[in-house]
This record gives sequence, structure tokens and C-alpha cells, in this order.
Amino acid sequence: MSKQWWKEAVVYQIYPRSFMDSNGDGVGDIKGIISKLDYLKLLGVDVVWLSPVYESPNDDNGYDISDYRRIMSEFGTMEDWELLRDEMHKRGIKIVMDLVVNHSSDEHAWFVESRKSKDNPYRDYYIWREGNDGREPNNWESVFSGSAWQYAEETGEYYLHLFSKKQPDLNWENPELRNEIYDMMNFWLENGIDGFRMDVINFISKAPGLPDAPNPEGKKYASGHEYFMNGPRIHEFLQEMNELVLDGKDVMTVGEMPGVSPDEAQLYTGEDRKELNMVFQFEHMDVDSGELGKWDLIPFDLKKLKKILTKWQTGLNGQGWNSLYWNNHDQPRVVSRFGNDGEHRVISAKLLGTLLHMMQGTPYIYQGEELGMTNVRFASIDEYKDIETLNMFKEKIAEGVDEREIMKSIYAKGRDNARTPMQWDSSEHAGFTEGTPWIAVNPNYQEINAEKAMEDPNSVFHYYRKLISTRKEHDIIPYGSFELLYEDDDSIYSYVRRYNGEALLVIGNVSNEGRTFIKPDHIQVNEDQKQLLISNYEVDERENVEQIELKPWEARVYKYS
Ligand code: TEU
Ligand code: CA
Repeated sequence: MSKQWWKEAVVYQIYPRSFMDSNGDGVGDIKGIISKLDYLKLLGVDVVWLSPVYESPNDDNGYDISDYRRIMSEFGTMEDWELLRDEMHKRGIKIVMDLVVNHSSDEHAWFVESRKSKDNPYRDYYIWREGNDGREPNNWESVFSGSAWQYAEETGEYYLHLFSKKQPDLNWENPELRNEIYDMMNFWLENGIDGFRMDVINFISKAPGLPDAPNPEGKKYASGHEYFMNGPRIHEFLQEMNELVLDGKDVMTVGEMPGVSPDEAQLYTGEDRKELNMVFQFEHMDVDSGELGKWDLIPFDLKKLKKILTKWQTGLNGQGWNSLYWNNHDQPRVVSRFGNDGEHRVISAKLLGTLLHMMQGTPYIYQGEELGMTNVRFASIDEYKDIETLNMFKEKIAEGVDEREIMKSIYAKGRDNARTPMQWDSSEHAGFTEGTPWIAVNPNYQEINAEKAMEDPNSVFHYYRKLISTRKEHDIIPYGSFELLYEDDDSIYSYVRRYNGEALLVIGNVSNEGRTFIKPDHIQVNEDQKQLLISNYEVDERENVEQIELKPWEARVYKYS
């Protein structure tokens, strides 16, 4: 397994709309990010993944792009962006941009043209089909509720949109479109970026004929995911992209891939495959979702989580590369989801950070995770902004579902949990804006904010700084193998890493109660020369590891050889 900078890096994701507002319009912006680069430097991150900052009508907060080469006016200008890039590079921080090319905005010039007529030169940049007996061309459901097809009067045909109506899918079968994308990617690489995060990139190859999805329950629409996830030409397209854009450039790529398996991920990230460096998989993010999907809440099951993450650790070891994440702008906050955001908020946030950062792969920190920021519960649906949430709410209300039931799902899984403004200090609106924030700040900002965290040596923030610096001091952390211990225990999460004759023993108690850890016999630790690398409670380093009485949410990492 080769050594690479992006395997040893720690990435920080910024959702610009909610990070820092510099001009009082209540919307985060590029100048606001620039004002916080020293904070990121102090945290110790190496790369920033910047969620989309391109021109957009913001139907899906920038994931609906109307001009791939212009900066969204609300966020600033290209000059602001160039200053951001330079200020990041000055601090040794790389900038990875979001690449959203499964779809564009319906306000993109290409689509404005494409919809005008069937023989328009841009018609085949998108996916148009005749209706089927007065109905949509097939029964696919949009990820954002309703049909995945929208009728367009001008030509009497439908266009495909796996996401919102304002996000028409681009037609990757069209080589002209593909070359437009490659040109745009080269434009940004020539502008000095250090890589791409590729939005639902495994959706770009659809099954020929776009067949109806299986629909055993006879629903109005059904998910066609088997016909657009990891489709027949996906590897061909990614290898063409690699050859025409990425090959030979010292850049990092990560593909967001709902529905990807470890076997498929080997094909996407194998070093000889010349496709991508790593992928975001979703299996661990579905661990608390029932049959009906993310809104169908089921209790968190640690054993299931351990099994899934172990499958990925061992499945890609030496065969590819893992991204490691608990949070992003689409997921609820992990301390509320898998930890305890009440009395054990700080200690459980540190434990969860430890369990993730001591694994093999590249860790991603989502803005506010390093503060132990929590989910939010707005009293009314009117305070929610996310199109996925609002469409689901409308659909469920129309189906007669009890509003309280729907709100419970939104509290647990709504994407706005991750999109409330970054909490900088205890001043009004948590120091995010001098104006009225585009979405309300989480009311707990006086307790949870960066200013307080930086002053508190026992904060999640300083613990994350130590996690990041520890990773840099020991190659075993990024590169070592992985063996799960305590497989059948529903509270203890423990594993051992091995690399060049060294070993790392990671021990965690994912529960509100004390637990006894008894070292498995096959784990031979030389008590005299073991080293306690990090722990979230005060611990006597000399304490014997044969048997440890773990406190609630306790984490310890020992290195030994
Ligand atoms: O997300 C892809 C995706 O599948 C999301 O819909 C996510 O899994 C789901 O919302 C979880 O609830 C990407 C972007 O990260 C997301 O913000 C965009 O809305 C989506 O693609 C369309 O661009
Ligand atoms: Ca602003």
C-alpha cells in the first residue's frame, strides 16, 4: 500500500451558507471563511472540502448549479475565492471543491436551451423521454419525494431529476456533455484547487432503457436505485475522467456513493484502477434506518455499526482506501445520534471522535463536530429550510400521517440538524452573523461555542486537536491493519491495529454505564513499554490493561509492540 499525503490528511468540511457571515446578510460567505482560517489552522486540519460555492438558485442550497465557473453572488466574487485559496495555501491547508455533475440547476444555460425544442443542440445534455400513457416515462421516485420526472410543456416530454425538479439529471451518455464537464474540472484545477469531492458520482451511469423499478407494494413511485447506482458505464466514465483530467496531477478525489459496497469500492479506489482515491459509503449511515428508509426510525445498534465498519476496514485494507466520517451536511449530528448529547455530551463526543480517527482511512470532520455541536429541535416546521425535509413533510401530511410522528423523524434525521449556523461565541446568533441568520441558530449556543471551547483545555475542540496531531505522529494509525475485538458486545467498541511490528489497542465504552474491559488473551501487551496515546478521562498510564473498569463513554488508545 503506497504512502500518499491524502491518506495521512485530516479533512474539514465547510458548508459555506452556515459557516460565517461577514456582511450581515445572514448568509455565510467566503470572506467569513477567510476570517476563520486561523481557527482551522489551530485545529490542525490539512484539507478543507468546500461545499458548493458556485452560482445557484439555492433550491438545494448550492447543489443545483446554474454556472459552474462563477461564484454565487451571495457568497462573494471570484477574487474573494482566489484570496481564500491563497490564504489557505499560505497556511498549508489544501482546498478541495465540490463537483456536482450528476445534475445541474434547471436555470443553467444548458438546460434553458435544452428544454426549448427537441432538436436544440443542448437537448441531449439532459435525459428527456416521452410520457407513458399520459404518465411519467417510468415509476422512479425522486430522492426528494414524488416522481423523478417532470413534464415540460414546451416539447410535451418529461425530463429526469433524481433529486429536486430544479435539478435535472445530466446525460453522461453524451460525449459532448462529458467533455464540457472535463473542461470545467480543468478550469478549476488550473485555478489551483487540490481536488474534488464528487456528488453522487456513482449515479451518472443509468441502466439502458430506464426500466420501471420493482414495486411490490404497488406504491405510486418506487426507488429505481438498482437502475442508477453503480450503473453499467460508471467505471468507463471515471477512467475517462481520470485520463482526461486527473491523471498525473497531485490532487485528491473522493466520490460520494450512496449504495456502494466494499467490493465495488475496491474497483473505484484500487490504486491500479485510475478512478478515484476514496469514496464516501453510506452503510453505517443507514444503521438506524428501517425498511422504509431514513425517516423510518429504528434504535441504534452498536453491534450492527461495528460489523459494518469492520467490513469496510478489512474490505479495503490493501485493496483501496476508506474515507472516515460520522457527519456531513446531510447527516444528523453524531453526538445526538450515536452519543449522549445531554449529561455526557463532551465525553461521548470525544469517544466517538476517537473510535473514528484511530481507524484506517482519511478522517473527515464536519463543521461544529469539533465543538460537539448537537441536533436541533425547532418548534415549528416553518423554521426548517431543507427541501428534502419540507417535501417529505408535505407528502406525509397529505398521506394523513400524524404531524408529531413526522416531526420525530425530522428531529432525528433531518439535514437541517447539520445546517444550523456554526456557533462561534455566546453573542447574539452565536457570532455567526450581525444580521438575521438564514436559519435559526441552535438555542444551546451559549453553552456550546468555539470561543468557550478554545478557552477550555478539556473541550472537544482541544481533544480533536490531539486526535489530529496523534495521527500525524504514528504511521500505524493511517496505515495499520484492523482487527475488531469484543464483536458481540453491545457496549464495548474495541479494536487492534497492527503495522511494522507495532500495535494499537483502542478501547471504547459506548454506553451511559460503567463496563469492564478484559484484554483478550491473544492481545499480548508488554505492560512496561506500552504507551497511552490518548484518553478522554484522566488515566494513570501505568494502570495494567489486563482488566479495566471503563467509565461511561470512556476511550483509551494504547500503543505497544
Ligand atoms: O447527497 C446525495 C444523497 O443521497 C443525499 O440525498 C443524502 O443521502 C440524503 O439527503 C440523506 O438524507 C448529495 C449531497 O450531499 C446532498 O446535499 C444533495 O442534496 C444531493 O446529493 C443532490 O445534489
Ligand atoms: Ca453574508
